Amino acid sequence: MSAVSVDPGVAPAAPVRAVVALGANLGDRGRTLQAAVRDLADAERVELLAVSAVLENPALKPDGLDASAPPYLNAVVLLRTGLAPLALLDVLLAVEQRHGRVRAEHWGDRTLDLDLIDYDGRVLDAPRLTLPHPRAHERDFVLVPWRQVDPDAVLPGYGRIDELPAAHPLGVGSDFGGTESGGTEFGIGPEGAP
Ligand code: A4P
Ligand code: MG
Repeated sequence: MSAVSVDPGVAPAAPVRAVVALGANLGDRGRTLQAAVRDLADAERVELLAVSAVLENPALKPDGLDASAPPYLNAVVLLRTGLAPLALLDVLLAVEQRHGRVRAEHWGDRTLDLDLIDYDGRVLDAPRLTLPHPRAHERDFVLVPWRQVDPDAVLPGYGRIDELPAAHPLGVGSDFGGTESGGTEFGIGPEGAP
């Protein structure tokens, strides 16, 4: 079945599911991710359905994995929202701002990055928003935590996420060993989150 597009400015008739990926490689990364999850849960017309574990992995830069950059903590949350896609993106950008995000360099180090990975299984190519997120399909730091919270998920245009080959695996080697995926897991769920 081919994916259905969405009007970025129009709220859904009934709340829909969305997938958001969180990343941080500067500051107190764990605390920032936890606070960001709480901010999302508190946002109007946004309900938190699930929070993945947090995985630590090396920074991916335009030239590949960069072991000299501070490593990232990454996680994924599932939401239900009555917001239009662009309104949800604005919530994500506001939460990033609240946590000191500075935009200086492409794929530069950051206190917090929130990416809208999927919105109701829809596709979109608008100036401010591309759905699904154009690089999600090749990033284990998105797919591994997403699989944890929704093993049957489908990435529009790419298929089931548990069948996607990963181009950018989570960190391997002595610094990042430990779990099935090669990342290090931390808990993140804020108190009261399901
Ligand atoms: N935008 C368009 N589509 C979307 C979407 N689906 N979700 C626009 C979020 N934003 C979307 O993003 C630039 C603009 O993209 C936004 O203003 C929005 O209108 P940005 O956050 O300012 O810039 P960025 O994040 O530096 O660029 P980009 O290309 O979005 O980078 P990515 O893909 O987010 O990658 N390595 C590890 N290990 N873990 C990470 O999480 N993240 C990145 C950033 C690089 N390396 C990483 C990680
Ligand atoms: Mg981003």
